Amino acid sequence: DPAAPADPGEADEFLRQCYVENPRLGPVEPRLAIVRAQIAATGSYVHTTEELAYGAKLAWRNASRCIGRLYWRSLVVLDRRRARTADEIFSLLVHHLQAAGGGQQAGKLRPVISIFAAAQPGQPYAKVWNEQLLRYAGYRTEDGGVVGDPRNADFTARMQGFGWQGKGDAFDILPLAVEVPGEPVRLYGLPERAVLEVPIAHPDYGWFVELGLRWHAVPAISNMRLSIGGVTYPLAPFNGWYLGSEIGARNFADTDRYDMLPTVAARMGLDTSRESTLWRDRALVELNRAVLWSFEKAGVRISDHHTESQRFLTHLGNEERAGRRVPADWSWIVPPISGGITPVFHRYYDELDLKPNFYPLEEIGG
Ligand code: HEM
Ligand code: NRG
Repeated sequence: DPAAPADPGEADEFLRQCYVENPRLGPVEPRLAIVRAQIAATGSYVHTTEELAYGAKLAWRNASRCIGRLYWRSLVVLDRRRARTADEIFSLLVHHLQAAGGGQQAGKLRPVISIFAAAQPGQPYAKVWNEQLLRYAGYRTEDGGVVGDPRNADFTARMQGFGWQGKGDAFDILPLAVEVPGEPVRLYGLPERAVLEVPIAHPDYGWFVELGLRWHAVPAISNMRLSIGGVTYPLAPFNGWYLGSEIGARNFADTDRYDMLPTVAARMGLDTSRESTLWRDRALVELNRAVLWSFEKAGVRISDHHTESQRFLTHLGNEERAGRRVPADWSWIVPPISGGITPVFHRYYDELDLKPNFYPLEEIGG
């Protein structure tokens, strides 16, 4: 429950870890006394800028589903705890996308998190209803199909219910739905300068562009709460960059997403009459080549699953040398394509729930 009082035990544990790992912050004992008193008086406490920044980095370091954690120290933390109005929050979200390098003509993406106000015991808090800052609309058609991303069909229908009208194309950026306490939700269209997209073409197949595929440069998750030392930040959107397979092997390939394998296979002239021709696998590889090649050509940072798997093993080595365990979830870490030829496949991981961490925010749009 994001609105529950801060647990003094969790606060204690986090502060000790934070001050042990950052000796320049000085001794923790005086800080512990202050925090205990704050919790007793108010049910919560206020993180210093440094505690907030390091707490966010630890949350990333502890995110057991994330293969990108080698870079956890480099997270850029934007302290947005003072923002209150929906207009303010929206403009800071636009700023976030630009700071991440996702504005037009950019592409040198860097990991960024914007941390908005902490939940106060028993109080309502600001919310962004979107699961990511950038998502494509999915429009249900009369024949029971969807134009666009079927994953976002419910959300799209709700936005239409509030009067939003999309173009009706397969890649329409959804508006941001921002709700602050005591006010009805407000919808904001993202300005072009905040949205970098990459048209997908293929290094060998000229016809690939005709498929009309594109994807946004920045994955920016906005539906997880950040939990640091017993304090919950219900609005703390973060981004890194894409692993190509997230787009090529899931968003474009899943049958309940853009479902492109049959189309790609047909254009490649593959024999789709039997599974054993492996037409799905062959189309999948070319789709993934197209994604990586297109992002690279556009100068937008992206990783392939071999390179990022290797880096994750480097991270495991670094952490082991530092005497720390690395919580990891095998089923999320192993890429959805060519799993067994990446090194992350061939081992097991510690399954631990370490805090600080990110957790699903259940009552989105509630
Ligand atoms: C999940 C890669 C940065 C936190 C993931 C996943 C991938 C990934 C491939 C699995 C997603 C899926 O299967 O849908 C990367 C890469 C990054 C990066 C390449 C580049 C720097 C970050 C950052 C944070 C983060 C900056 C937070 C500060 C998470 C979390 C999940 C996750 C919490 C789990 C999401 C969920 O449960 O739905 N990451 N990530 N990652 N990542 Fe990262
Ligand atoms: N699979 C999702 C994104 C999930 C998070 N992935 C990242 N996170 N790379 C998709 O949109 O395809 N990140 O913070 O970089």
